[in-house]
Amino acid sequence: MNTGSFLRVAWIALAVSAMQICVTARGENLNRPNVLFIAVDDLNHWVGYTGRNSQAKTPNIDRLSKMGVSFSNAHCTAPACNPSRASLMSGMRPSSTGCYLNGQKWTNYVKEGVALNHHFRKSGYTTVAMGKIYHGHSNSGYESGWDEYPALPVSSGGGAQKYEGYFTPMPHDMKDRDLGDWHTVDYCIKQLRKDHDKPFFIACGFIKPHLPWAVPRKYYDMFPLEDIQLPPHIENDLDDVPAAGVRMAKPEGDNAKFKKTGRWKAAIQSYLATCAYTDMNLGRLLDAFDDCKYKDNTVIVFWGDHGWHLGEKEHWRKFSLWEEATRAPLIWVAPGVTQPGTVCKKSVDFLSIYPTLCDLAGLPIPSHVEGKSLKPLLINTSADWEHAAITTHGFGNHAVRTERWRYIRYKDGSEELYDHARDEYEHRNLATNPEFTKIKEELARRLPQKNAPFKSKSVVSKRPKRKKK
Ligand SMILES: [Ca+2]
Ligand SMILES: [Ca+2]
Repeated sequence: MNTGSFLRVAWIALAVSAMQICVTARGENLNRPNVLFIAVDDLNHWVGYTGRNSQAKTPNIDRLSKMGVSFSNAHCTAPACNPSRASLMSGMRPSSTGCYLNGQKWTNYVKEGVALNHHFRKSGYTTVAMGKIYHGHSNSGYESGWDEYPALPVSSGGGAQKYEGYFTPMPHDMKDRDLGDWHTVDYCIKQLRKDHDKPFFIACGFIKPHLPWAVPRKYYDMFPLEDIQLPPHIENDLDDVPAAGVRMAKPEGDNAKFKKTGRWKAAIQSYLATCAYTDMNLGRLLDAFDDCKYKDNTVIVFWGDHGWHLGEKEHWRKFSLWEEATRAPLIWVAPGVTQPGTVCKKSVDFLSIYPTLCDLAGLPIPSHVEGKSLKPLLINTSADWEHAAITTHGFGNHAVRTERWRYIRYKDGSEELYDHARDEYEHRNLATNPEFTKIKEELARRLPQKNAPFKSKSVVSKRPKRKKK
């Protein structure tokens, strides 16, 4: 063989093997499952499968729950939108990145390219989203993480005044499509009906049931005010809570207002109604999913970014380290992995979502990711699971939740301990009882070792003021 023919043969061999690599890469990609990633803003554990509040009407969340594994002891890593989402999407704890509160711009703490959607995009997925995935002025975060992220055609509040349905009654002249989530679902349905030449990662970011609790009249009518029950609560519940916890509860704030106005039940009606609106939208998405050709090769993960207090422990909203603020729904549907209609009671937090999705998709788990894959629990809900759920609120304040206990330690060293076997509403703080010293020590060993400093300079000022017309 002369040099010319040798080079020609060598070139052909190289070209053939390159083609094989392409085919293999493409073939592998085609086998990877798609992901339908459903984020819900401010949805607490008042959903069917947890049984926390029998007044809740969530038939579509219940339907999704029956399709896979639902976690009844799942917790956010931070009880506020921004740090919870930054942590979930980056795979790192607030105490590792230093992104603790809503006022911090999360992109100052998580560098470009490491987040979940980036990882999937770099691994050959088409990543699209609409609605709220991250928190802040741009819900999409870094633009380079998405193939497409259209803006909402209407505001999430539908033009309603901010607190209608919460502190004051609302007028109910709204229609389903007046709210952003309706359009987010329309977009995701279109994506499910498309022909995709690559596996997809569709992120559906529901903005309800976040305030304002303003939804059409028909959702309010599902929960007549005269039938509304208050959540279990006791007088002076904060008497055994250390000062650091009372400061988080701010009982002189919303709680005092509701006591004064007598609108506690009305607020509960408003929240249930807004959750029912979200549930309706989820139903539209699930109808389209059931009809789509990707059904048997798509992983669904559904999560709420944190819980919500509605007067329990004299507290309203999120922003605390108690059960009502940290527990949120988490549902997984993974064809060939999850058993339909199973519930897992192990304590998990949302740091697990990133590595679990990698595990299910057969992608490597990046080294910066701190959580553990839930795949063993998706296969067998009673598999051994030694990890606790950890929630952090501000610098140095953490809660550790195991199957039985909640242990809270504030940065000043003060503590709370609750026994969920006997006290699921956390009324009796056992932390000062010497009988539980050993248990507290065991739980304290699970606290994060690192507490990244809170840099107040990095806090962005409030939203830019709108120019007056
Ligand atoms: Ca939120
Ligand atoms: Ca108490």
